[in-house]
Amino acid sequence: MKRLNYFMIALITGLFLVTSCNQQGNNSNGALSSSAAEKVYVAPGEHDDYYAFISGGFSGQLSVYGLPSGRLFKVIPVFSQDAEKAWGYNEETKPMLNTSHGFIPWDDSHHPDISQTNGEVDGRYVFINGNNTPRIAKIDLSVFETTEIIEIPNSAGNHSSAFVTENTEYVVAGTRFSVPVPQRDMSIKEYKGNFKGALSFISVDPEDGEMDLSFQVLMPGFDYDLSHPGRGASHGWFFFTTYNTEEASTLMEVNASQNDKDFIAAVNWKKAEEYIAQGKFKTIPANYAHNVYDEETHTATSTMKKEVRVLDPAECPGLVYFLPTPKSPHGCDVDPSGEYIVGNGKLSADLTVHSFTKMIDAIENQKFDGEAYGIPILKFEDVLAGTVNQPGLGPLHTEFDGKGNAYTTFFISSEVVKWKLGTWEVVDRKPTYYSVGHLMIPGGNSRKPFGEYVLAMNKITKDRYLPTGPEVTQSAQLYDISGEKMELLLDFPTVGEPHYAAGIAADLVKPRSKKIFNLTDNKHAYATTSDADVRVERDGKEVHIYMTMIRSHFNPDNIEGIKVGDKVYFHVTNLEQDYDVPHGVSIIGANTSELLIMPGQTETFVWEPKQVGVWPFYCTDFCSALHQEMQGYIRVSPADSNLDLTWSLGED
Ligand code: RUQ
Ligand code: CUA
Repeated sequence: MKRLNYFMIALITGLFLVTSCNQQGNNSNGALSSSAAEKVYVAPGEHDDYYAFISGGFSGQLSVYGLPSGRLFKVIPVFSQDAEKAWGYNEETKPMLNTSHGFIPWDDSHHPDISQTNGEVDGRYVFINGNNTPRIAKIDLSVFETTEIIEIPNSAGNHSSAFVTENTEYVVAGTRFSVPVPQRDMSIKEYKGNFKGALSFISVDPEDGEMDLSFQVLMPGFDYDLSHPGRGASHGWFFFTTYNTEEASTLMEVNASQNDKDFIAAVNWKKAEEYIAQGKFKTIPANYAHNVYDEETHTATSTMKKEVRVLDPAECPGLVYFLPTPKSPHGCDVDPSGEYIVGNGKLSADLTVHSFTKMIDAIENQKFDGEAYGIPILKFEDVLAGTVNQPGLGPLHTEFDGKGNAYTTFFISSEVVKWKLGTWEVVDRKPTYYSVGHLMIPGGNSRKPFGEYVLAMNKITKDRYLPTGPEVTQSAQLYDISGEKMELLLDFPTVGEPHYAAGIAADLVKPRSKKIFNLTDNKHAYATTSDADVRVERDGKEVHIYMTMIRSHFNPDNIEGIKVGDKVYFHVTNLEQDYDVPHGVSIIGANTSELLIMPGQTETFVWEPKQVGVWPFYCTDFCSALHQEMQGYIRVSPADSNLDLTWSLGED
């Protein structure tokens, strides 16, 4: 019988979960004090202090909330098709979801992270990972839209991602599952020693933000769970938690929990840059998509890339070290000073905190305790800064308030625990409802957190809301952390399953937010920027409609000469140049979504009429008092009709 410890059994049976939910459900006499409502109240017309970008997990998207109110502002489509915004439905954005596996209209998005300058969040971009078909997306916060997606080759379950370095030199993506590299047909039984785990460093252009897969470090075949960059003194390093150092490939819940300690892998990416500069890399064939949405053409292009540079740590001394860390650590969190690296051992009773200074010291004095696949292992005692003793059960993630405190979530005991860096004493704990995963302090993943609130993201809500059938919402809970003790302020439902979130002071984003697209800058290949250019053209069975929209009509609004069997492209330009005046358009029988077109923007959908008749189209966004009049007709004649194309507006 293999070794199964107490915590594991509890994890597997959900023992703690059930008890803790019941207890807390009964004891919770409305955790809110009377002042809590005031603290989250943002009066009508007032703005929130913070933006929170909350991942949607299996929704594949990223939602934008205000804090402290918990109001939902927008769901930004990232990896999943979204009919509301035509994302992945219109011709312009379809290429964004292209991958080496073809058009993939869904992913599992986990960890957003905001771009940084000098270790502080700067409000330019949010990066987020797609887990399932490994990708990293970039959201441009001037438009709150996904403008770039890069696929990650040699990766599978892109989970220890997407985290940025202090000056957004890199957004880093680590594989969760190890796989054959390059992929090939081989026996699963030969996993051990043969599978590899790729850690990818994607450079971000300091000027235009363009991403490029700079290099990968090909690690042993462990699972790489989470990661965080060093900062301050440890800037230049990146830390990854590992589990399954057993290199098992079956019955992982038992077989990947055998080792008393797994590792935190410390990767020296500055050293990696030196090795790259010295040409110590191998270029290997790969196949991955790089998709870019162009602001001027309002159109995305997808390019397939064919190779990637890889570094083998066994051949690059000083590149990677292993820090032994108890029991399948999940979260890997670095404090604002960059000195402490917290490993959240899911199955461990204690929290392990490593010291960066001690790590460097041990490396300089070559105090190694063996090696794994050529990577030196440091001695646990030599790198240990301290231990938080028995703070709770099932630690997952830690964030920091910038005032010397850390906050860790405990999934099994359903709580957030506050403890002190340096003395490792627990100073406060508050229940969560229930089974908390990640937590987020705005700026908590930077040198300068805004230590006012912590947001806990819960997996289970059971009795917390009105029931909605078997599927109930996940939730977020907001705590005031400005005082000694945490105070629960607010409980609000989320879109999808929130994993991580990223938060930032609203003032750093607000002034950058675009209001319209300038019509004069519109370089879309099918833009119609004035009514004089309105037309309908036939090219064989393809028909292109160059259409405009303005309050409250389409131009043209009557079209004849379309035939069954045609492929009709609606290229529609919104001529408005006012803030918050989008128009929508769709036509009966179109098997795509509506288009929702922003002022100055052009979008395209395809309609393949199957039935003879006169078919209406209309605006889908209530844009003016005469919105209901914003409509038109298309006459569809039989396939063999000789009717010429005609179009008009305002002719009887
Ligand atoms: S996970 S709940 Cu970040 Cu995907 Cu820890
Ligand atoms: Cu345009 Cu409604």
